[in-house]
Amino acid sequence: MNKTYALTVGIIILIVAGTGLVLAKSKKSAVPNQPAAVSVPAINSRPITIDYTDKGFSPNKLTVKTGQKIIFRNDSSASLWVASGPHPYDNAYPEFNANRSYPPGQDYIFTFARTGVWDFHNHLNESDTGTITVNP
Ligand SMILES: [Cu+2]
Repeated sequence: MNKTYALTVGIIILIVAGTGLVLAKSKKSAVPNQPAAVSVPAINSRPITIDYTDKGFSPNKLTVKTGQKIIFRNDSSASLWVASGPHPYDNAYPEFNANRSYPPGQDYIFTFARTGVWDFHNHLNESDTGTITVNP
């Protein structure tokens, strides 16, 4: 291999590599301001309604993700006092407890921040129960 041949091969390699770099750069600039992937907690912006009637809660079993807002709508003829289990202690998820009764026509709204399997009931009629499973 003579000197000129080696020099020519070297120059060709440099040109090819340089073109590759330029192409790679222009590809990057073709998608400007592309945000980096960021993981955010799952938030369901649409509230889910649990209807409370004289027959009980409907649905009475529900699986959601953390951050889910749930509306407990009192469509019954009596007052509703939403509480976490177990009655009468209601201490499984104290923040979830409504801490007062809601008359017919009123809503109790709660956003579930804690993962777990949460039993709940109407504290004024503890045979009406339900379960909300909150996944991450
Ligand atoms: Cu109770």
